[in-house]
Order: sequence, then C-alpha cells, then structure tokens
Amino acid sequence: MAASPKVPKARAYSSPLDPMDLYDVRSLLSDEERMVQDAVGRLVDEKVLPVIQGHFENHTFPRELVADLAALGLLGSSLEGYGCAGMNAVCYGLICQELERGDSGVRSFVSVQSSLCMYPIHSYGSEEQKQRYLPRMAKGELIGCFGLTEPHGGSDPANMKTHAKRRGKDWVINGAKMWITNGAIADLCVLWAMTDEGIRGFIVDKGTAGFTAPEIKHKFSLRASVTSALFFDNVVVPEANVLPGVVGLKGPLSCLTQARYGITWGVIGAAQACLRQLIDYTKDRELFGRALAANQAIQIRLAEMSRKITLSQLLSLQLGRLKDAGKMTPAQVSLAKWNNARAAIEVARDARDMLGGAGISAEYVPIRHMLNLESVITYEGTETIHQLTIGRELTGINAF
Ligand code: TGC
Ligand code: FAD
Repeated sequence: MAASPKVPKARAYSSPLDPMDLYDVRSLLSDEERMVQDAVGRLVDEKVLPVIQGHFENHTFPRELVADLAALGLLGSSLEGYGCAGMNAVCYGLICQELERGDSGVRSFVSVQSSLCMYPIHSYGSEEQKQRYLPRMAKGELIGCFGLTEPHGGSDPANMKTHAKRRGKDWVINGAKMWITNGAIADLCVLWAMTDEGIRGFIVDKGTAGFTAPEIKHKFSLRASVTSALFFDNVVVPEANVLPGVVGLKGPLSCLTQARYGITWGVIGAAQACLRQLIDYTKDRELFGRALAANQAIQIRLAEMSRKITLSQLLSLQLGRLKDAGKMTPAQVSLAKWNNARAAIEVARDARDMLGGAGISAEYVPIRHMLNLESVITYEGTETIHQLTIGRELTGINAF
C-alpha cells in the first residue's frame, strides 16, 4: 500500500497580542477603570461561571449572586449619592462587558436594576422616592422591573394602551405589559402608563392589590433570567408614587438610552467568551492530521471574529468617553447597539458551528450565548428600530 503524503507541520508563531484585546483597548483605560474590570472579572470567574450553565439548563435566575453584585457596587454604579458608587460611564460599560462574558441574563439583571429602575427614580423621582428606594436597591434588598413593552407591540411604545386615571388624590391603573425582565421577582415596578397629560412613570410596589406578574415559561433564550407579563387590574397608587420629574415618551426613552449604552459593551463580553473557547478548541482538535486551527479557512473565520470584537470595543469605548463628556446622543447609541449586537450574534453562531456536534451542548458556551443574543438583538430596540433611528438622523426624515 502506498504511504499517504505527509502533512507539513504548521510553523509556530508566538503572538505578542492579547487575542481578546488586539488593539490594547485596556491601555486606554484609567487605573480605576482597569481595577473595576478586574474586580468584576474575578466575580464572574469565581461566582458566575461555576453556576451559570446549571441555571440556564434549569431555567432559573441565579438569585444568590445579587448580594455579590451589590457588594461590589454594581447596582446603580453610575449614580451619585443614595449609597450608589458614582462610577463613570466607561466603568459601567466594563461592568456590563465582564458580566455578559458570564451570561447575558446576569448583565440583564444589572441593566434593568441600574439603568431602567434606579436611573429614572434618581433622575425623575421625588426626594422621598429616592430615599425610600435607592439605598435599598443599591444593596440588592429591593429588586426592580421596568414596564414599557405591551403585548400588542413593543417597538412603538407611544401607542401604549396601559393607562392611569386620576381618582381624587390617587391614580387607578389598568392594562398589561409583556416580556418584562425581573417581573416575577421584583419588589417594585417602574411602570409607564398613558394619562390625560401624556405618558407618566409610576412606582408600583409588589403586593399592591390588582397587580400580578406571572413568569413567562418555555423561553429558549435568557433562560437564566426571569421574564414576566405584568397585569394591572384597577390598581390604585397614591400621588406619592408618581415620578414627578418627567412627562412624555422621553421619560422611558431616556432610560433606554442608558441601558442600550451598557448593552453595547455587554455583548462584547459574550463574543469574547465564544472566541476564547473556540481558539482553545480548534488548537486542541486534530482533524486530517493537523490542528483544526492550522487550517486557513478556520483562521479566516477566527480573524473575522476578532475583527468584529475589536471594532465593537473601539466603538463602545469612544461612546463611553462621549457619554462621560456629556456629548453622547441617542443615534450614536443606536449605531453601537445595532453593530455590536449583530457582531456578537454572528460570532456566537459561527463559534457554535466550528465546534461541530459539541457546539450544540451547553457544556460549551457558544450555544448559550447565541441563544441569549437572540433576545439581546431584539430587546432595547430591535435592529430595525436602531437602523431607522440612524436613517432618521442622516436624512432628517422620520420613517417610523
Ligand atoms: P420620538 O418622537 O422619536 O421621541 C419622543 C420624545 O422622546 C425623545 N427621545 C429620546 N429621549 C431620550 N433618549 C432617547 N433615546 C430618545 N429618543 C427620543 C424625543 O426627543 C421626543 O422628546 P419631546 O420632548 O420632543 O417629546 O418618538 P417615536 O414615537 O417616533 O419613537 C421613536 C422610537 C421608535 C425610536 C422609539 O419608540 C423606540 O425606541 N422604540 C423601541 C422601544 C424599545 O426599545 N423598547 C425597549 C423596552 S425595555 C427593554 O427592552 C428592556 S430589556 C432589558 C434587559 O433585560 O437588559
Ligand atoms: P414588535 O414591536 O411587534 O416588532 C416585530 C418585528 O417588527 C421586529 O422584527 C421589528 O424590528 C419589526 N418592526 C417594527 N417596526 C418596524 C418598522 N417600522 N419597519 C420595519 N420593521 C419593523 N420590555 C420592557 O419594557 N421591559 C423589559 O424588562 C423587557 N425585557 C425583555 C426581556 C426579553 C428576554 C425580551 C425578549 C424582551 C424584553 N422586553 C422588555 C421587550 C422588548 O423590548 C421588545 O420585545 C422589543 O422592543 C420588540 O417589541 P415586540 O416584541 O413587541 O416586537
């Protein structure tokens, strides 16, 4: 039998670059920012990664992590006072990136608590509301949810049906919200409802008569996060529970701007987790007499992933610097949310493919991130919403 031709040995190359940070974005961070990233990274390695696969498979939220998140100052981290850490926007971004390297569900929890619940109370709440809720929310003693999306269509919240009517000194709320993160475990809901004056924000405490928050089951995405419907059946809240500082759609949209900014960073972490595992896997796996990673076709796909991650990192860092300088605009956030979520889902899908059959197992991270990112690319404004936002910015024509 003729001997098969020998496959040439791949030439070794020693890289000076960090595969997760090819442009050394870390060198552009301050000492404080690096410290925050390292501390959250350790929390993710030590506390999130060991439990997250189990929670994802069991469709449970890792509630045991809330105290750890709070102890590091990650709840309401950008807010000043009221027991909050007062960190800058880049720190908040890095927090989201590290947490989502663990799982989008954990980052979602922090996004909702910080950007969607604590931010509106801090920005638009009365002093009494701030004192009542913020210190306990920063400690993780109270969990919030944010009710904007409705069953008939979340992309157009201006058309909301949930309404609140004045009755003496109280308000009576009727309606329903859908797809609400943290709903069933929340102690309070920051609810947006239509009134005769326009859209207003209400704080509805858990246990208020007529308010229910059943969990949505059977999700194939964000399984380590609680998602719920919210029902309001003649719910009575006092005037003291209305956010006095804002009327109109800009109230909830300004909260979304904060959360979307964090998501632009978060999804980078999910993509990095996929790439890191894939590099190890393709170097170890031998097919056709050589490491899978020694094939040009595989290297091109890994390089594509790295390109997408690097562009996302630079986009988010500049966005963060603009935010810290008070110059960030909603359209800039839309571009980064669109780009980075799209990049991350493409990385996760391709990573799943390159793992072959192993890629369908939750013992490897890509399929979990891939499934999670299906929610992330949808929530906080779908890709289409962000594309149309940029189209409007470029043309001055509102196509919504
Ligand atoms: P439009 O006329 O554009 O704006 C109405 C008013 O709002 C102001 N505004 C903003 N303010 C702050 N931040 C923003 N991003 C803003 N965008 C607009 C605007 O200046 C105006 O103010 P004023 O004073 O003139 O009244 O409103 P529109 O009805 O045309 O809608 C625009 C559109 C489509 C972009 C908006 O409706 C939209 O963003 N839709 C998508 C809805 C969405 O993203 N929902 C997310 C729900 S929360 C969620 O998904 C949480 S997931 C959390 C997790 O688990 O991580
Ligand atoms: P729709 O608005 O019905 O959109 C359906 C499709 O139509 C989309 O593809 C959309 O891009 C497209 N579309 C819409 N308008 C146009 C147009 N003009 N032109 C072309 N195409 C268009 N919401 C909250 O309020 N709070 C939360 O905490 C929260 N958490 C969530 C958690 C999860 C896991 C998920 C999946 C969602 C969550 N959401 C939350 C809801 C989320 O924000 C909405 O799902 C999202 O805004 C889209 O709304 P929708 O699902 O009703 O889709």
